[in-house]
Amino acid sequence: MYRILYHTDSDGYAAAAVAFQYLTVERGINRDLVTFHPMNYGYPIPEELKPEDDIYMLDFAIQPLEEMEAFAQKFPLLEWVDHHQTSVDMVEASVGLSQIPGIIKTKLEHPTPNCAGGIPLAGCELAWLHFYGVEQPMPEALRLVGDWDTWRASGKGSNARLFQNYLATIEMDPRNLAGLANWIDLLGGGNHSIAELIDKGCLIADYLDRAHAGKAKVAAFECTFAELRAIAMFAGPGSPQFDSVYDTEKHDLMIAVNYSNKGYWTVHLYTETEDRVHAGKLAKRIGEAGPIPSGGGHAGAAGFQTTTAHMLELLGL
Ligand SMILES: [Mn+2]
Repeated sequence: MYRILYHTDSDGYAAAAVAFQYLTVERGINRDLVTFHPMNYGYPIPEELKPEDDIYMLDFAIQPLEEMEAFAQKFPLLEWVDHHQTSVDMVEASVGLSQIPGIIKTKLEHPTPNCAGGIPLAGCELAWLHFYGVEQPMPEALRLVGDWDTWRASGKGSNARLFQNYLATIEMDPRNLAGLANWIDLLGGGNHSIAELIDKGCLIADYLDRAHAGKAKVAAFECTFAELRAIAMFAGPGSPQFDSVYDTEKHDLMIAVNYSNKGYWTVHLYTETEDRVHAGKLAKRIGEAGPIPSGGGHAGAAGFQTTTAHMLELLGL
């Protein structure tokens, strides 16, 4: 069997679709022999995997290092493509992992005919390079997913964001037949031009802007959080919902707070002024000192978990 293990986000879905297209179209492998296994941190390793299987691990790694090494030993036909820094660090620390065929890089030092060098690349773009090589033109859909996934060009009004809006309206997981059909279309095998899909994303952006502004008008409030100026809202994750009220002159942080159905509060921190505040370090510092030690993330987006009392205290409520 050919087994595709992939991260459950648009980048991972795209990478999995590239692998499927390569195996079934270029190599002519019967599609019934190819299976999809969505993976995320905390998911168990699928029990169906056998040592003789061809396994493709895309935009994902098993953690920690020792578990990834054990996985690679158990499945010698593994190929691995990932762009996360944690994976690059694992490969640098392990001779065994460095010998797995694939591409583990955050960027290419030198450009190839179909891919720029020196800029961050997404898992789906590396998957294209791995399976299709450095000459075959990169499908536009992969570049747009890459712009989004690596934050190369993901800001408001960007084509990458508009394309994500469109993707959010369709089944994207290629393990489902509808998702697979969508990706065949997106990778160039269908009737839709990417420009047409970006146009659809524009309409969705207009709707989202108005819906977010409507909610922010009644729900957003200013507060002081860890001595920083914040605009906060009881809402699930996402910084675009603050677009109508966030002002980098007046606010250091955006804070979305939601009660998780797992029984704690999740506090999401965002900033566009990463020079003033590093959201990941802040989330780690505040979260680890709290009653549910947790927290971390990126400079611009991070989070931690806590109790009701601590959450209210942090927000000054
Ligand atoms: Mn990715």
